[in-house]
Amino acid sequence: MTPLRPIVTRACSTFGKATAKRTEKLVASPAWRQSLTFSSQRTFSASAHQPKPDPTDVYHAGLRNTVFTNECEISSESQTIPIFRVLGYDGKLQAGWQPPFSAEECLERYRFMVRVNVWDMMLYNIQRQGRISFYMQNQGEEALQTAIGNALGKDDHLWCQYRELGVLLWRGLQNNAFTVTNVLDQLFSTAGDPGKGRQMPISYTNKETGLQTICTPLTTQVPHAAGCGYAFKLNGEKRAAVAFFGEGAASEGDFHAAMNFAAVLKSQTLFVCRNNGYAISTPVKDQYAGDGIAIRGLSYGMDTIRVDGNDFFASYIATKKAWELCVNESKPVCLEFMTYRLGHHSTSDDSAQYRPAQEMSMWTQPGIDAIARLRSFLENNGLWDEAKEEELRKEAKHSMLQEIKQVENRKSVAILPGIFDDVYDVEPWHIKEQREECRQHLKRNSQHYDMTKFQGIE
Ligand SMILES: Cc1ncc(C[n+]2csc(CCOP(=O)(O)OP(=O)(O)O)c2C)c(N)n1
Ligand SMILES: [Mg+2]
Repeated sequence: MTPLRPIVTRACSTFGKATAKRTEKLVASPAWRQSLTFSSQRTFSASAHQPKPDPTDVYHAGLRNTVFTNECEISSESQTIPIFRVLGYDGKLQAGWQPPFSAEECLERYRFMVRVNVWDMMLYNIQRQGRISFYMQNQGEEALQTAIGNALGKDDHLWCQYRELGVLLWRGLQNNAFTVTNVLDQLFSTAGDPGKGRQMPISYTNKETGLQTICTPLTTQVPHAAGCGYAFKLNGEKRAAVAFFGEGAASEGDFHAAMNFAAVLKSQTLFVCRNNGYAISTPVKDQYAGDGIAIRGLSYGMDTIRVDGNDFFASYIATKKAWELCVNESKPVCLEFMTYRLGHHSTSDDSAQYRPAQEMSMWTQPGIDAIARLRSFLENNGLWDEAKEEELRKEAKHSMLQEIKQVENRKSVAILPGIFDDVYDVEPWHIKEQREECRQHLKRNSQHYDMTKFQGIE
C-alpha cells in the first residue's frame, strides 16, 4: 500500500487534468480496486460511469514497456547488440549483400585508405625525427574513417576527438578544402594554419568542411555536438552534427549529459564511438564493466548500431543508414565501431610497455586488418595485385615527401600577433601591457632566439 499512495496522490495534485483523469480511470476498474483494496478505499471513490482503465498506466510515464513480475530477480543481462559485418575474413561479401560502390569507386576508396596509412606513418616518423613536436596516429582505423567520410552529408558539422584523419581528408579532398598541405601547416605550426600555431599538433580546424576545432580536453566536443544537432533540428535543416569519441572518452560525465540531452530533445546528432580497445594504456576491461558503448545508446533511448569498424563496407552502410535516420526522422543515433588502435596512443606513448605483441599480431591478420580485408575483396574480384600495391605506396610516399619539403620551411605567424591577437575583441589594458613587455624583451634578447622561424616580431 505505502508505495502506491504517493504516486497516485502526486499524480492528482501536480500532473494536471490529463493525469487526474487517468488516475480516476484506474480507480474505476474492478481489477484495480481488487488489487488495491486497502489503498483505493482510503484514497478514491469509484464511479460506475468511467471507462475501463489499464492499471499499469501510472507506471508508463518513465518506462518503455511496463511488465510486472512477482519474481524478485536482480537483472544482470541486457539485450545483446550484434556487430554488423558484411565483408568476411576471406574478403567475400556475405550472402545477400552487394558492394555499395562500383568497382572503380571501391578502388578509389581503397587507394585513399592506403594513402592515409602511408601518410600517417610518415607523419609519425617526422615527429620521431624531431621535426614536429607531437602526433597521434590513425593506424588500424582507416576503414571506418574512410567509410564515415563517405557516408556523411557535405553540410554536416564534425566534432572530432583527434583520431579521425581519414574522415577529414576524404571530405576535404573532394573540394580541396582540407588537404595534406592543410594538415602539414597545422602540424608544423606555419602561418598557413588557421589556428596560427597556437594549438597542439593534430588540433585541426577547417570551416569549409564543417570541422569544428579539435581541442585536447576529452569529450568537451560531445555536448557541443548534441546542441548543434538540436539547432539543426529547430531550423529544419537536413544535416547532422557528428560527435566522434573514443570508448575512453565515453567515461567522461560530458558524454552522459550529451547523450541524455540529445535523446530527450531528439537532436540531429550522430554519436560515433571508435572503440579501439585502449584509452592510452587503459584497456577496455579497466574502462567499463558494461557491454561496450552501444548499450548506453539504447539505455538513453537512442537508436543504436554496433559495427565492425574494420569492415569498410559495413561501416559505410551503417553510417549512411544512421545518417538518413538522423536527418529524415530528426533524431540522434549512436554508432559503435569495433576496431583496434594499432599504433601507440601518441608520440608521447610506448604501447609496448602495457600491451602484448601477440594482441597486435591478432589484429593485423589479413582477414581482420582493415586495409587487408578490403584488399582481399579487390583481389578476389581481379581488381588488385601486389604490383599495384607497391606502386601506390611508393606514389603516396613520394607525394607526402614533396609536401613536407614545401611546408616545413614555411614561417610561423609573427610572434606578437601570434601570441596576443584574437583573444579579446577589444584588447584590455593588461594584455596591452604584456604585449609591450614581450616586445621590449624580444628587442633586447632576440639573439637568443631562432627568429628565422617567424614572419617577424610584429
Ligand atoms: C578531460 C581529459 N582527461 C584526460 C585527458 C588525457 N587523455 C588524452 S587522450 C586519452 C585517452 C582517450 O582514449 P579514447 O577516448 O579511447 O580514444 P583513443 O585515444 O583510443 O582514440 C586521455 C586519457 C584529456 N586529454 N582530457
Ligand atoms: Mg580508445
